[in-house]
Amino acid sequence: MLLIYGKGLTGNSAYNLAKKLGYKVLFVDDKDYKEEILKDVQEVVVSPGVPFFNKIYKDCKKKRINIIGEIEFAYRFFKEKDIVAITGTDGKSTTTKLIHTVLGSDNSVIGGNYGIPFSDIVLNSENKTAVLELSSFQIYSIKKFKPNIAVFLNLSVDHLDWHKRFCHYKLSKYKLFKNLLKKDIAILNYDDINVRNVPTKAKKLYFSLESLPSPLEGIYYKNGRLVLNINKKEIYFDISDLKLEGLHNIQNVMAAILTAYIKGLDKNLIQERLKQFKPLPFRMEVLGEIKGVKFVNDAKSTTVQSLVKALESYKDKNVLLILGGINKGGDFSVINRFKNIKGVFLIGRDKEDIAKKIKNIKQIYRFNSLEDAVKTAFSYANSGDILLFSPACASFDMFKNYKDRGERFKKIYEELKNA
Ligand code: UMA
Repeated sequence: MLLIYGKGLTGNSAYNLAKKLGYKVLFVDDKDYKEEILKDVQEVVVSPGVPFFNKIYKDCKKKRINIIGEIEFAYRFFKEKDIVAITGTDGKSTTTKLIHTVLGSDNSVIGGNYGIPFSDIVLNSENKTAVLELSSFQIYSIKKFKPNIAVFLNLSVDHLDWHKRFCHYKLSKYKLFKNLLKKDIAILNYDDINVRNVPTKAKKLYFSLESLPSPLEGIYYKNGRLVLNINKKEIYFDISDLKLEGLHNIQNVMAAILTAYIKGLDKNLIQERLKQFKPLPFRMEVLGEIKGVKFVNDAKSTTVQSLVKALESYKDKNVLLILGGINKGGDFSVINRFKNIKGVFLIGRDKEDIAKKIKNIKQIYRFNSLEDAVKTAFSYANSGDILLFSPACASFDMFKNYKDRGERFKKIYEELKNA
């Protein structure tokens, strides 16, 4: 008997796959789980949201029942076995979509944490490369799962509610690189020391915002272009036409180019497909301009790190910054580093705590609604300014989720535009 634990997107998909494969399945979650039901269970498949300190892990250990995640389960039945896996703290979804776009939907299929469980891909038995966004929760419960190409974007403190300690989070991410063989490729951010030094047998290729020290191979950013340097060959990529904002997106693009190059795509095709890429909604999405003020929707930002990345993208512009919500433990004093912030417009449960950390900016305002915050920020803006919504907090105090708050921001922008 197989036990599937978790009744969300992942659990349902794993259930369908298991049923199709002829398994006898028990389907439970916290609400209906009791230790006794493990009596005839040989293996448990957990959903990513179920943390390692959940009772199911303890009970399986006690009863010596194998417990795996859905990624491991689906992998057993993925015949194609050609996998590009993308992990990191920030930028995973954008990079996953970039890689899928560049490889093309004739040859690749997208999934994982991106929103389509790996089991769905296996169920649809598509004979294509699986481009999988993987969270630390998903990687924690793998055993034999192995991609051919693994991309590691960056690493900073996140998800401590699940992992408890940074070290646990870091080791979960590192696990993705543990099963790689010499013939596999690890694509690593050279500028992030935790990423650069990930232990792995795979060949390492790097991306960097500065020239790479010889003899390292990979791709780097120089004078507005990207220089790919592999096998003593240099190839230049023009990125002036990209619809993506910010240096962090240049890093994401570099990871995508390296992946595509290794998969054998030629420069012109890579460049042409990159040009077609449309940014994902709510991630540094430029909505447009009203009276010369650029509205940027970064509603996906739930950490201080992603806020910092957004601010770094607009260092040379005046920024009106709207943020706040439920602080996930971020240190908001980093905002003091940015001298170009004209005003901070705070919303959400933790607005007072956040306000206390901001010392160098005089214009700090508090609001009970996003609408009031946006309208006031806009009234202080001049042509050429950036009105940035990058909450750096969880959204559940005021919104259903980050998509809901992103849609609300977009609606307010549209109302202002049509006013
Ligand atoms: N459950 C319990 N106990 C728990 C936690 C969950 O019983 O302690 C059960 C409940 O039945 C609940 C179900 O598990 O309904 C939910 O499972 P889940 O939290 O694993 O969520 P899924 O719907 O299966 O979605 C998951 C990912 N969610 C999480 O990792 C929290 C989705 O990522 C992912 O898109 C989906 O699988 C498909 O692979 C979302 C996410 O927020 C976008 N990810 C985090 C992030 O990006 O920061 C990691």
